[in-house]
Amino acid sequence: MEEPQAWVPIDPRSRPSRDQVVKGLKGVDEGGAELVQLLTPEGERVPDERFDRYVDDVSVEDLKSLYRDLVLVRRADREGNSLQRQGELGIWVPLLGQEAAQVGSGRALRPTDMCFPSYREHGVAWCRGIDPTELLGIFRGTDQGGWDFVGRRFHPYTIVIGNQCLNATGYAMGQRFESKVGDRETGEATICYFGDGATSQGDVHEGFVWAAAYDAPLVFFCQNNQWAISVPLERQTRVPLYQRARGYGFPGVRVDGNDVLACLAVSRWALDECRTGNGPVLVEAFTYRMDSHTTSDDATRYRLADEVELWKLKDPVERVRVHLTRRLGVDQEFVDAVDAEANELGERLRAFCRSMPQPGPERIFSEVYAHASPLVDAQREEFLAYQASFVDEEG
Ligand SMILES: Cc1ncc(C[n+]2csc(CCOP(=O)(O)OP(=O)(O)O)c2C)c(N)n1
Ligand SMILES: [Mg+2]
Repeated sequence: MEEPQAWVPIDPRSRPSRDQVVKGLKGVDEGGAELVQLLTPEGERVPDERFDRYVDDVSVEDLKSLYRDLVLVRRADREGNSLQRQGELGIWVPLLGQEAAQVGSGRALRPTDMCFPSYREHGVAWCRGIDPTELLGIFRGTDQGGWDFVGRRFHPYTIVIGNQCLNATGYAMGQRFESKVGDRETGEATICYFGDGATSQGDVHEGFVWAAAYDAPLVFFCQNNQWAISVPLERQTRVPLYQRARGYGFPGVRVDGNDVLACLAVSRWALDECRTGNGPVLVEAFTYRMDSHTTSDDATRYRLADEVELWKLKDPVERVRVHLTRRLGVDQEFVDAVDAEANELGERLRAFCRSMPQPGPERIFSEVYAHASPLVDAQREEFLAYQASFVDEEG
């Protein structure tokens, strides 16, 4: 068998070979020099000269709290998946494997920061104080997002790939125009979540260009989970994604997306840069989508099980548990208590989902526009009259 070659950073002046490209894209161990990691998959804390200071203040209690977040977010996700399988939800978009990227970045945010998710960010929603029950309406088809978007500073989910990058760029430009940046303590920032596949969309490119040109306080947070439905990363790019930032004129960092501590550190740094006027920043969280794209997809049709098995060893929850129990002396009682809380959350979600009232047919006409519209009013009346015209056969 051929010896695996160490990954060498690609010289930007030359055209890389296909082999170099694929190695660079997939390289976690090989690309280690550029991957920010603070907790290894084995739960060992490794020093990082540049980013350690961003998590200096993280106590054992804080780490336990992050662990609790990871476990509860995973439990809510698995419950959502099961509820879909049992016909209670129309669809579910799993986040399995991406808990650390979402919790690490979500916990780096301040209440005043604004957040633009795509459709998989249930873990970020959790960090914004949105109860998982509030997410169910979209997936059960009873509402279009049940939370207060402005109050929680968490935008509605966006299904149109990459579109939220434009919304986020516009919002962050507004923060700059209104002089809400410049101060580390009081400055505001925006974070925008999107996937590896979204980087091939024009909207993301335009967002990068405008954010750069206006020094917008925007963290582009790309969760590179290696797949865009059935399309692998190497079909999207010829350079590692974080390196693209350089071409737009702002910094890009690749962080181990399965390491909650590293994600917290890098996100805090990135948000700080934005608050103080040095935005935008690109963060590529290098992670893996452990489940199918959605419950409508079957990932076993297009990817090999050995890849999934490899990523299981890098599990984001397990490494924190190991670190807590083996290195920091946290007892099993704590781990069991979190598991019990997770089960309660699962049961609460299930009970809530099954008791959700069925909205009436008039619901689809509400909130089409911010203000009343005579046209929509007329359409609603016509539709309701049409529905009423059906005679119940039994009656
Ligand atoms: C503009 C647009 N084109 C295509 C789709 C269909 N679509 C839904 S998800 C998806 C893949 C997105 O992959 P990625 O950006 O990597 O995000 P992930 O789902 O992996 O989190 C596509 C192509 C869409 N929703 N919007
Ligand atoms: Mg993806």
